[in-house]
Amino acid sequence: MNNDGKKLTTNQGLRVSNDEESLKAGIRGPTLMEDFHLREKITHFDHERIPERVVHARGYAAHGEFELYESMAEFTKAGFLQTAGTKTPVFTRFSNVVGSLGSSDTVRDVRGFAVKFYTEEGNYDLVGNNIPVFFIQDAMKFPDLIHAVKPEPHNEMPQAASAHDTFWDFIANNQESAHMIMWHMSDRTLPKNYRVMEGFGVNTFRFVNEAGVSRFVKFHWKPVFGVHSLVWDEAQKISGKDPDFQRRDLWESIENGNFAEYELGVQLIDQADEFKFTFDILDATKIWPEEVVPVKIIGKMTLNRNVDNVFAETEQVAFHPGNLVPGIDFTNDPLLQGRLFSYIDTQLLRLGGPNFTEIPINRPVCPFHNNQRNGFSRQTINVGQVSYHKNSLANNTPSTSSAEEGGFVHYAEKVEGRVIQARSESFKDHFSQARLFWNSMSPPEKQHIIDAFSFEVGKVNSRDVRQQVVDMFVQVDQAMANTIADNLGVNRPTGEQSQVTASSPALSQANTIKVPQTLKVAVLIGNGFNLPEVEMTIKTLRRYGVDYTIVSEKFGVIRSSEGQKVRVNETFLTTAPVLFDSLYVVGGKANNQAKLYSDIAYFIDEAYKHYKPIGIATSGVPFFNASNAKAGPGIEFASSNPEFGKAFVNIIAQQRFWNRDIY
Ligand code: HDE
Repeated sequence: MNNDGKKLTTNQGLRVSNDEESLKAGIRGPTLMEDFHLREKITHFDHERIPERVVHARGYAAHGEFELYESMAEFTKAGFLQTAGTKTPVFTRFSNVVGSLGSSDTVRDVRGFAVKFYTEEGNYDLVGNNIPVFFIQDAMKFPDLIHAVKPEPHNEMPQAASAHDTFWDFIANNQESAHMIMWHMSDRTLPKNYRVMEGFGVNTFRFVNEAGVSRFVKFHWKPVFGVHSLVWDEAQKISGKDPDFQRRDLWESIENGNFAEYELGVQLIDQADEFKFTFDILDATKIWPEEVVPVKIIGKMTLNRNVDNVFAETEQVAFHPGNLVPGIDFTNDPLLQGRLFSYIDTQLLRLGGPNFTEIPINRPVCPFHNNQRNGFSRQTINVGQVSYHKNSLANNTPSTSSAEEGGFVHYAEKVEGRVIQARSESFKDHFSQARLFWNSMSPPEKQHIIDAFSFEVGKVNSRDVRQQVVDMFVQVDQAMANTIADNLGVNRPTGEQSQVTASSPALSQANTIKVPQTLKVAVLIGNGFNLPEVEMTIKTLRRYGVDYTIVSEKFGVIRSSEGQKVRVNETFLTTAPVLFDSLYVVGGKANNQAKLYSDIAYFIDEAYKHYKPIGIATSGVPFFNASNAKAGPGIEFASSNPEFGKAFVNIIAQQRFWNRDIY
């Protein structure tokens, strides 16, 4: 619907003559009931809200396409995975789990990564997270987990944070969460933006090929630009400076043609190998280490179109892990089994009844026909007399399809056992992979985990819960737990750490892809700069796809020493160092020179503290000297380097210099 150039009408199509004053008895008199335009306008407004998602309320989405690299026919008969080069339209929604719709993007939280594939065989949803494991093993515990992590019920605090008593009380008393908590305390819960985080299907699914042969499958999304995170102090400050930081990044990147790209990978395990591993492959608190079960890359998703309307698309989209196509099926993963009930159930409430599949964003692109009828807000006008199966009046249509005709046939898994409420013994090792994760971290990543525990559990008021947490995590690593205990002022734990010595290099962000493209540099600049030097640097940044923003004292233009003008994009007041990946310090002259020095020094101090690369123009040296930063890793000076532009781009691509000596 596009209103441009149209006449304003009521919802009944009546042209409106006055949209500013209500109908009154006398110019200063009471408003009349018969003002149907006023009533319609306000009534609609009063009903504009729908319940937010009970989890994953805050999210942002984009359209795109998935292109298959090679045929997967050997493993699955899914139509969109048969022919290399096949393109399938997708809609992908990223989200935070805990916070409300209006909370901040950059809080410490797991991110949702939900993809709807509009295939020719119906909609297929891959509803994942940016972390490959989960807090719990059985869906029965999901309401408890979420009640514990949401703001506490007596005072509705804290918003969008796990750093509080009830969450950590839940963790210490539900130790199956140990592995997930290691991820939760790591840099993975502080993704820099959606374009640089991985996605995982988490649950174990099944691929079934044409011959009916089944294999277990786990799904991975690997971002083409690598996996990168914020540092905690930066994340907290961004929450204030720009609570929309991550959605803004996605929106602007797509508007600028810098599309978000992720390769899809699958891990496959033959049916016969189900019990070959030290962990249960149906346990959602376990990964299948990539070094043990390799990830096969099968295609690429490109997000290349922003939504037209966030409510109509992002808010009303309804994902469901039960939306399958022939060739993909479920396993007995008990977490997945519960999810299969939950999503439609919550959508019935959130979207007001059973017709939410008719909302444009949820509609399949292939034909769909059945005998479902009526319900709130039914859009489709089904013609004809017949709405039942089987029938003779409509020649027994719509008719069912055989497997050969594309009908979905559930995988005929053999099931036996007694009805029982219990946990399989094979699900009971909670610490081996938690330690595997710890072993796989680089030293700075380990330090961040310790800092995160110390912050999070430091916000817990109950000394008893603090003690329980360190007593739990000694089973991951003794030295780690001792340091945390010291930071928290509780007793060092007495338990034993897991004996696992293996590590999985694929888990560390230290080994990720590092490229300069789309990284953001603030050019800190005043009047009287050296044009040839600055121009050459900016040309090099552009050549490597680095974004830059001219930041100065005031909006308008600044002038070089020879008088050439450059337009200012932001001022020291309207932007902040935490919103950039790097700084280019040029300096210059301003109306208030002392303030220019202190503004630039502040930017440098913050970027330096956050381990970011900084390039210093010849004229920038006195400004650098006015800051607390020291020359060293990730600080590049133009004055001593004829190849400055390239060297600067190199350090920008590195993104963080953990070996920096921070004061
Ligand atoms: Fe969800 N989850 N979940 N979840 N989940 C929802 O469905 C649920 C789980 C995930 O952008 C809800 O429509 C249960 C794992 C994403 O719209 C709800 C359990 C994973 C999204 C629900 C889980 C996820 C949701 C809330 C434990 C990673 C947002 C609104 C058994 C694989 C999708 C909605 C979007 C949303 C239930 C566990 C991912 C309540 C019961 C594990 C990305 O139905």
